[in-house]
Amino acid sequence: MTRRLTLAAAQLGPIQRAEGRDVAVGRMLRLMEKAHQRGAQVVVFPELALTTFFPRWYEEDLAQANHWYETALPSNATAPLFEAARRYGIGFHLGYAELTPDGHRYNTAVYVHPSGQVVLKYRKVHLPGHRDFDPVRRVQHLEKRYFEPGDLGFPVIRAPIADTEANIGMMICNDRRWPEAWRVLGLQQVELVMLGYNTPSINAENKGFEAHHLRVAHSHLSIQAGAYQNACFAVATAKAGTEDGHELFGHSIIVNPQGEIMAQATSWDDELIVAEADLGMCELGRRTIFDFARHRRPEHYTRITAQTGSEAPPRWQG
Ligand code: CDV
Repeated sequence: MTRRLTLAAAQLGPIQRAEGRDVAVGRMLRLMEKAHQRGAQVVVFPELALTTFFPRWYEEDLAQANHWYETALPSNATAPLFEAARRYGIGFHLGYAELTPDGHRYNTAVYVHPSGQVVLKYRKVHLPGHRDFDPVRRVQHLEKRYFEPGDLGFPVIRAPIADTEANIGMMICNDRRWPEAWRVLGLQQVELVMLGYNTPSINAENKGFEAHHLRVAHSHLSIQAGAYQNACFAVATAKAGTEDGHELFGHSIIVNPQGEIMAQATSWDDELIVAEADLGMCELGRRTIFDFARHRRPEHYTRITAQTGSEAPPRWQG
């Protein structure tokens, strides 16, 4: 039996600080309609898709930032997305800032079934940036101020999608650069990784030179390697363009289990890219070179969980 799905990445152009959720949701609805016209069954929106990438703005008092967060899903503002999913029979992935009833803040993503039920929730584990205002930086990146590290691990669930079922998992933006995150998903036989990102076109840390063209290359390298080494598809969706005066790169991609790019966005604006995925393709890697049960040697990987920072090696005494 072939297990085919039509996957879509719904890249968003910039959302300015002054723009409300209605603007973002209106644009997302148009992308969902396009996805329906192009036969997609799954649509992946970016990280923090409902607002500007607010961690670039410093707020001394966290409560003053509450308006960037969602306290319920669906809400009045996001309900139209859930209705569109039902109307079109499309499942969708949405990244948003979550404020829980007991006051915890997470950079979160959900996958929503066309029925409107949340199938899977993930909270970003690898939070880049810093907690306090950094005068050396060209642009602030205050994710460590606005979010706690996710507390849900990297869950995978087998869920109905269209006429088939798929093992789905998620990561958010910076997570894609960490092979550990991919492998934890791979160990749960993930077949489809959904991930959204907001990545500045320049390295704003001001700690050394990084050629601009490598920013996209590093993103693609990480996603293609992660998909290949864990024999899964990946839909990686950007928020792109000049947002609040600061540039985010686009280049959203859909990748197959061979690590090949099947579709790529070419604008830095709202853009839908679509690819046909035969989930059966995940089997080849899983049964051969990445047959984990036959080939992994976890007894030699203990440093990965026992240690966080790197340690200097012993010096050769010869
Ligand atoms: N939103 C992110 O996680 N962005 C990071 C940037 C700061 C490097 C990323 O890894 O793309």
